[in-house]
Amino acid sequence: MNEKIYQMINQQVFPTPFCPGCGHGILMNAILRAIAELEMEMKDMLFVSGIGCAAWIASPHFKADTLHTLHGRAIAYATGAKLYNSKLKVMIVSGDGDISAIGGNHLIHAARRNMDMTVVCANNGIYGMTGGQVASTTPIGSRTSTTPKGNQEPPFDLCKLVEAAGATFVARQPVVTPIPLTRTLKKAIVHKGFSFVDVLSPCPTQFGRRNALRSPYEMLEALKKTCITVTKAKTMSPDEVKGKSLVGEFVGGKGGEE
Ligand SMILES: Cc1ncc(C[n+]2csc(CCOP(=O)(O)OP(=O)(O)O)c2C)c(N)n1
Ligand SMILES: [Mg+2]
Repeated sequence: MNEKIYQMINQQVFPTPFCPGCGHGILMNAILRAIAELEMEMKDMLFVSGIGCAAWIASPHFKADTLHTLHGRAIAYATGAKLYNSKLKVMIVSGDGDISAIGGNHLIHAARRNMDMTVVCANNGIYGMTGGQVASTTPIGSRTSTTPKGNQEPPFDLCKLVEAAGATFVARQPVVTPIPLTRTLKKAIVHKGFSFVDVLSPCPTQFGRRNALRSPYEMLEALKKTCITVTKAKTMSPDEVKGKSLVGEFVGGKGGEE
């Protein structure tokens, strides 16, 4: 399997530009593993991204056709490519800012149309690449470069957003549990219609250091503690669930399996 994955990457561009402790590298690995385990061929796939750290996951690291497009416009480019060649397996991998803020309209309308594509949102709750500005996914109270006293605005629950818009496969997984993440990505990839995976990915450089999570290890531990599966949440009181990130498959999957 590792040999197959090795053949799916552009070896000459490694190591990646990601900071130590960034979750985007774990996500990159999980995407490649999912494709390899599904025995899909890179030549049948197209990877589309916008702008941001996450937008570098597929381009230039994957040995495949990639479109590294304008900020917020990945889904629009992907829609055009899919309409031109419906046989392509189209996968968008980009950041929370890219997909849900500047690109939010493309996201909800692709979900509404149930476009046959997979959107993987590398959600670090911040604009990582441009200096750590507040995002539409930043938790209330979190400090960013533009909210030094703590964010006052409620974040989007991206899974609820795309579910309401019409997506037919919706899931969330953190990078700290790479096996369930890979399993969910496989389901999203084979799903016919609009599939969306909200992948919680820590950003120690821009988020952690401003929020008393000084090391990558502390960030990963904090993420582990915040995430609970849908199945577990059903056994907990509303007070206990408050402030946690629900993980699992919400639409089109099996629910909260780990
Ligand atoms: C039209 C436009 N507006 C703003 C920018 C600057 N910009 C580039 S990436 C980015 C945000 C990236 O955040 P995110 O998508 O969450 O990715 P991350 O770096 O966190 O992985 C911004 C604001 C741009 N490139 N183009
Ligand atoms: Mg981000």
